[in-house]
Amino acid sequence: MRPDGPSLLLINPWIHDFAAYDFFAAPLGLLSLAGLLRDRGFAVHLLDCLDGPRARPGPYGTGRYAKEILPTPPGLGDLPRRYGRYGVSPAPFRAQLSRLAPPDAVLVTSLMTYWHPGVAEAICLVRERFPAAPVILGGVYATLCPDHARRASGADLVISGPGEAPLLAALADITGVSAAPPDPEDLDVLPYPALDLLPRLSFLPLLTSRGCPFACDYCASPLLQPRYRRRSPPPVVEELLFWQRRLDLEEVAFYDDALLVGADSHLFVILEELARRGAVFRFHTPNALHARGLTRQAAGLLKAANFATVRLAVETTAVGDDRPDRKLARGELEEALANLHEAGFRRGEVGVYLLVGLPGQEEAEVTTSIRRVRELGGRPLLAYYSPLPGTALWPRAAAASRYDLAADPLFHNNSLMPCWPEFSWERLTRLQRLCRE
Ligand code: B12
Ligand code: SF4
Repeated sequence: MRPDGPSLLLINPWIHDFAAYDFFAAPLGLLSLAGLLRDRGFAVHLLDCLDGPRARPGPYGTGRYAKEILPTPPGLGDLPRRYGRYGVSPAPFRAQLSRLAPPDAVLVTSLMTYWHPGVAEAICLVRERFPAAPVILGGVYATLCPDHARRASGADLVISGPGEAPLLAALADITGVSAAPPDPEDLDVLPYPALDLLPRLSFLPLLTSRGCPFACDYCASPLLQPRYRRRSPPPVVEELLFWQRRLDLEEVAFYDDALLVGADSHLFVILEELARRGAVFRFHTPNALHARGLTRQAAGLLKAANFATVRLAVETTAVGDDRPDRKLARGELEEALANLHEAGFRRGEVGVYLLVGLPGQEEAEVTTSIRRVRELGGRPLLAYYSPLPGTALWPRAAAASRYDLAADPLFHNNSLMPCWPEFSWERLTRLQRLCRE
């Protein structure tokens, strides 16, 4: 390690939105790159615009972000909700910047496409302070909306897709320091994500694979990580134990897209090895598990390993050709919930995500799904659909929307229910009430 190499300032930008809740959120893509850059001799410093105490703390370190009200952007004014900036105030952010020496480059990450104003604001403040430092933007927004990002973010360079190799190449141009990129086929060669850089971390975000072997019509996973690859279990175990020793944290949130695929040779091996080593963790699956993988054995192992937040990605209980995915066949949800309950998860404890607001989706289909999940003892949780360019569903989404989706990623905001022309708050409240009844 040569921490005296070129200096890089990494930024996790603000969220600008109508609503935002920290549900095991961490900028894992940026932290992974930070780990790699540090390993290759760069000196990295991170500023997190989402730092600071949560306005309303929830369980396991989750909670509502602090919010400052902002004017609602033009075109979104029909939503009776207050728009705002989530995270720290610009003044302390400026103060933090003012204490730093000029970096050789600034690296900014991005997540939801419709959070782009927060990205542009962070870049604008960085430029005020370091006008000569080149700014490189990557992440989900940069990957899914690269043209918009080039036009609107203020970055000098926008990198789409997995950042490892292109970022090292760009930094070689900027700093004259060349570093070998990791083998993209072998996730085990990647250094650990630099979790120690985050000023506030209440859980360990964990990725044991990249990409997804499925291709659901509404999902951008195949665009973000085009190939499905897994790490081998031993380095995953070592990473968890390393960060637990260093950061003294017990909570772990899996970010994998398809954690239960091939679990016999992957997740279960990881959990068994952790148990053998006497490790104590509490696991959370905010990004959800597939019902298909929840056999009796799997449910028992999750319970024994101390999985506390279990969410299932079900989207709709309809089975057959109408589904926008191939994730669920007849009987699989029933079996998964029965197995989880038998393993000791209480009725109402397992959250079941139902996707709402798909183009052409009938309200009746959602109510049927909610009722079915409740009958089975699951807790229905509505996940509002966000249309994403490049996905199979995008053309139908754009045709169904009352917004010009292609004109501005702001219209991808799931709070707008952009693809439900007949959207109303009464309708949504009705559905939410049905979930809670
Ligand atoms: C984990 C995850 C979550 C987690 C936490 C996310 C977080 N960090 O805060 C949870 C479960 C909380 C979550 C929630 C939601 N999510 Co989510 N989530 C993901 C997921 C599966 C992985 C993101 C991740 O961390 N990947 C791991 C890292 C290693 O990859 P990465 O971030 O892409 O980083 C790589 C590159 O992007 C790049 N890179 C990243 N930063 C930088 C910076 C530079 C300078 C460079 C050069 C490169 C670069 O290099 C990195 C390494 O290769 C993605 C889908 C996916 N497969 O990516 C969806 C995804 C981002 N989520 C999505 C959605 C819709 C949501 C929800 C709205 C779901 C809902 N309906 O409720 C909520 C909203 C969250 C909120 N706070 O309001 C959408 C995006 C929608 C959009 N319009 O942009 C995605 C794409 C899934 C999809 N539907 O296709 N999510
Ligand atoms: S929705 Fe889930 S299963 Fe489908 S492609 Fe996306 S990550 Fe994979």
